[in-house]
Formats: sequence, C-alpha cells, structure tokens
Amino acid sequence: LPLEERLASYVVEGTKEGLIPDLDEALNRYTALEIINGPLMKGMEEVGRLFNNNELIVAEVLQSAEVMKASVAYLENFMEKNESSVKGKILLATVKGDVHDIGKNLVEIILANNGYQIVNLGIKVPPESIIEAYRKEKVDVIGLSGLLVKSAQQMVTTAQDLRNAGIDVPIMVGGAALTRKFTKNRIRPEYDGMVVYAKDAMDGLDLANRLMN
Ligand code: B1M
Repeated sequence: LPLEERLASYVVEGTKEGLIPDLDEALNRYTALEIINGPLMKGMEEVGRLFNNNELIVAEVLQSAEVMKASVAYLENFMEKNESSVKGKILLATVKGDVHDIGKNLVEIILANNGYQIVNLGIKVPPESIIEAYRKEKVDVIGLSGLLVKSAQQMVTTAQDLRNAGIDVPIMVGGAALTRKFTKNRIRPEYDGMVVYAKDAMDGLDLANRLMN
C-alpha cells in the first residue's frame, strides 16, 4: 500500500504495528498537521462509516481511537511552537453526556502551541462545572466540543446556564454534530456574549486569535 493508505489503515485496523516508522516517513513529506488532517482523519472517517454500518463494534472503534491518540501524541513533538507571550486563557470541555475527546484534545494542542493557556476540563462536563471553572480561572473564551447529535442540544442548554450565571465571555463551539447554521440559529439566541463556530482545530485557532484582538 502507498504510505498515505497505510497511515489510514492503522486507524481503521486499530493497530500500531509499524505506525511510528511510517509516521517518520510521512514527516519527510508532510507537516504533522497535514498528516493528522489528511490520512489519519480519512481513516477515522472510514471508522465512522463502518461503525454506522454495524461493521465495527465499539471496542474496535476504541482501538482506532487509541491509534489516533498515539499518532497525535507522537506528531505533537514535530509541531511548530510559537513561543510568543500568552495571548489568552481558554477553557475547553466536551459537553455533558459526550465522551469524544480526540478533536477537543487536538484543539488544545494547536492552541497551546500558539500562545494560549488552556484549562481542559475533559469529557462529560456539566454546565455547573464549566461555570465553577470559569469563576476560578477567569478564562477569556469558553470552548465546547461535542460529536453526538444530542450534544448540539446540550450546547444550547450550556449556553443558557452560562447566561443565567451572568457569564458573557465568547463561546467557541465545534464538533462533528454541529453546523454553523445550528450555532447561529439555536445557540447564539440563548447567550448574551459572542458565539462562534469552528469547523476544525486550525479554524479554532484563527477564531481565537480574532476574538483576542
Ligand atoms: Co463515537 N460516535 N460513539 N466513539 N465516534 C461518532 C461521533 C458517530 C458519528 C459514529 C457513527 O455512528 N457514524 C456516532 C454519533 C452519531 C450521532 O450522534 N448522530 C457515534 C456514536 C453513536 C457513539 C456511541 C453512542 C456508540 C455506542 O456506545 N453505541 C458512543 C457514545 C458515548 C458517549 O459519548 N456518551 C461512542 C463512543 C465512541 C468511542 C469511545 C468508541 C470513540 C471515542 C474515543 C475518544 O474520543 N476518546 C468513538 C469514536 C472514535 C468515534 C468516531 C469514529 C471518530 C471521532 C473522532 O475522534 N474523530 C466518530 C465518527 C466520525 O466522526 N467520523 C464517532 C477525529 C477527530 C479529530 O475529529 O472529533 O470531529 P473531531 O474533531 C474535529 C472537528 O470536529 C473540530 O476539530 C477537530 C479536528 O480539527 N472540533 C472542534 C471538535 N471539537 C472542537 C472544539 C472547538 C473547535 C473545533 O472549539 C472548542
């Protein structure tokens, strides 16, 4: 198989045999982020498709997730770091009821490598915990991630709870179940501050930079 297809197949097969040498080879041709956004994401999309067709079980998807996480952890060492002074402090959380965190953690890496201080609250984070952390940490932006369809609705609830707590710092939302339209029509009306939608981690960085200026 060509290198790109081999990389995708590690994720699909959920195996790490030979992964690191192939990542090293890929690094001669692509940047770390291009490898993640290209072949590795392609593998994840295939996993999602197979899972949807009942051709994979959750345990197998977990193994794929492990490969993706290991790859991102390795590639992080090769990412450009912007050693500028701290641009701002951003809270990140996967919303209540949702365990998906690979995308959120990628957003953390990209932001942290580009001058942001990150408070990562992890997965299944209820609004109360976000409010508490906001008050303690005084972040500049609250970032919410979610991949399940129900997580989009949970973001609406979270925005309402934040507003009821008197919080109005910008919110950045992202994740596969979300769209720009849902963000605009359903989340934004429920919040007093700005609400922006990021389609991927680089878009998240771009938006964060704009929010801080
Ligand atoms: Co699940 N899962 N999963 N899963 N899983 C999906 C999301 C699904 C679409 C698969 C499918 O059926 N085709 C489907 C959702 C269906 C729906 O709601 N309509 C699904 C399901 C159903 C489930 C379970 C319910 C399965 C079950 O138990 N029966 C269960 C849910 C448990 C729960 O949350 N309560 C479940 C569990 C799991 C695993 C634990 C096995 C594993 C997650 C492991 C982990 O994250 N630690 C898993 C995985 C791996 C997936 C798929 C295959 C891949 C997700 C992923 O990591 N993508 C996924 C299908 C798919 O997306 N193709 C699927 C790679 C990642 C880098 O991309 O997260 O999209 P992503 O992040 C992107 C952007 O979205 C954006 O930037 C990132 C990259 O640049 N982004 C942000 C994300 N957050 C952002 C925040 C920002 C900015 C940008 O600012 C704050």
